Amino acid sequence: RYRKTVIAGNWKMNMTATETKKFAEELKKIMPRAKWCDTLICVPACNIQTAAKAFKDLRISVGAENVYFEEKGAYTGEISADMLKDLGVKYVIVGHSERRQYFCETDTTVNKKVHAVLNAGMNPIICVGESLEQRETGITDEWIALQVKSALYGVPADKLRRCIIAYEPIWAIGTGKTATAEQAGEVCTNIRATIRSLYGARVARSVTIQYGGSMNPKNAAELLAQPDIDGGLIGGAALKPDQFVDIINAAN
Ligand code: 3PY
Repeated sequence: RYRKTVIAGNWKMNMTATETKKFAEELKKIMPRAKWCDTLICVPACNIQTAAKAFKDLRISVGAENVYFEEKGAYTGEISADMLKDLGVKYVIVGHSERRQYFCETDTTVNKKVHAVLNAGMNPIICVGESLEQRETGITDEWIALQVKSALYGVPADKLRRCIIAYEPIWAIGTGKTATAEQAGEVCTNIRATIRSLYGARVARSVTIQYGGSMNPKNAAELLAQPDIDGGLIGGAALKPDQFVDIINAAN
């Protein structure tokens, strides 16, 4: 394989620090020594330190769910890439559809955040995805290509290896609906083709592309068997230790 399989949890606005410790204790009992994939969980910013400590001997990296793109200054309430990096964060989700929908995230701010994360030496997990309306109108491929190109604008090839693209069809997020493995695989193949057109075949082969959107223990194996799906960004199922482990095992 040319690229890493990456299984990532996205806790969204769930779990207190106390619950984070409890989750880690339960996970410790069942976590496999997963050599076949990198595993991480993106947690609310206020729980990063707790999670970093609790996940340490589980070999789970800690990720953040968002970042602000400015380096420092008068931006009350925001958190910089350096602040995350200093806490041991390795991955940062950028442009999740919930942030685009509820917090005015645009392709422009997503691109600025991608640069901020890369410049701080971390790995962005860049989320793209179409709405149900866009899918039904038949513009999914153009839309996703536009999102990928915008997000990666100005990113040099040597930094692209550190980027993960997560394909999350908006209509499959938190709805219990999943794209079929073929539907998801097809979009991920097109994402790789877009990267190839920008950076060439060698770089495109090395980029990890995840599927996200109601991935669960039942559908994970089939989704992960698609040639261009190299992992998952997992919502609800990442809040339950047994389900998260089932998905890690499905990646083997
Ligand atoms: C989901 O699985 O619902 C997600 O949005 C993961 O990011």
